[in-house]
Amino acid sequence: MKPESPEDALVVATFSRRMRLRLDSGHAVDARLKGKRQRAVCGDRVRAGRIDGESDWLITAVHPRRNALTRPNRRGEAETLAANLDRVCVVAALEPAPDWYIVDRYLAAAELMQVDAAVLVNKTDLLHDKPQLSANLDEARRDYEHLAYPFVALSAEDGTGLDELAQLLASGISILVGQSGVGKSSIINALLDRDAQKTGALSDKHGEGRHTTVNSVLLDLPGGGSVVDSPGVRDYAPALEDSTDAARGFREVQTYSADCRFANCRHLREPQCAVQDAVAAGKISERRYESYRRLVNLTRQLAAKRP
Ligand SMILES: Nc1nc2c(ncn2[C@@H]2O[C@H](COP(=O)(O)OP(=O)(O)OP(=O)(O)O)[C@@H](O)[C@H]2O)c(=O)[nH]1
Ligand SMILES: [Mg+2]
Ligand SMILES: [Zn+2]
Repeated sequence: MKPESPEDALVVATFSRRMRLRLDSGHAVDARLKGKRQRAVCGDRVRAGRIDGESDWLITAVHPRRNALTRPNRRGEAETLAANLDRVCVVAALEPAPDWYIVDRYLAAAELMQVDAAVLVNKTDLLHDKPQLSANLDEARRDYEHLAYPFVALSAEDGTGLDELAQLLASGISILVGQSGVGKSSIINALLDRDAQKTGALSDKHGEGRHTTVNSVLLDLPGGGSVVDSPGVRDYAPALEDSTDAARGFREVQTYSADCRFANCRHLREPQCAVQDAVAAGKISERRYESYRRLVNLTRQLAAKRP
């Protein structure tokens, strides 16, 4: 089975081993992967060709990736969400309540991938008369902007912040990640001004999302750039080798660690640690430092479980 005159293409949607491609020549086609060993995700560049008598094109090669965002699946194996990304946008919302530790773990994944990252907080229309949430949001904004992460407060519902977000996403490929129900698909629909992606109500019992989006999809935005909508998660942890990786995931830990007394300092209880000093001096946010410590512990626990 040899495809005719193969062409290069971009993967724009995946449904297990079948996918939608956008050929560099412009057309969109359905395709499937040749062989069991190959894998492709949104953002992958592939080579594919038409097969005589079949409607699906055949993908014969997946070109090398610049980067890939992965997450552990239920069996603890790394599952790739998307490839060749320029920006990871971590989405939190006022409902379900923001979990900044999850946000930090996604940001750590972006640091390790060496791509730009941003924090988006959706559903600001729910802020009315909630002074505590407002204060929580202001504090998070200070933390993230201090680290030079763009921070966009927005509402897919009433349109607040959408122009600012469109500008942020105007070049390259971005991915929206975050807990189920924070409104990733709703934000994309609002940017596109049409219901391209299905959205789903939160469950009454727990106020959690219902995992409405099941496949990753890449969409072009009217203001430039493209965005990947990804299935939401309940929790997220980057796949890390050891605690040194955790330190690389936090910009401020990385910055101060150069001045620690010991080269292998883990910035936990070691003496003459520049990171702990920076926390004590208020130069590193206590919440972010706690987030770092939690990721170190998590990484240890996961490492202990590995065969
Ligand atoms: N009040 C309010 N509700 C919103 C807003 N954006 C989204 N929602 C609601 O939040 C719920 C979840 O939205 P989705 O867009 O499906 O969330 P998601 O992040 O794509 O969820 P998954 O696909 O499960 O990961 C829906 O009921 C939306 O109508 C907003 O700005 N304000
Ligand atoms: Mg969705
Ligand atoms: Zn240290």
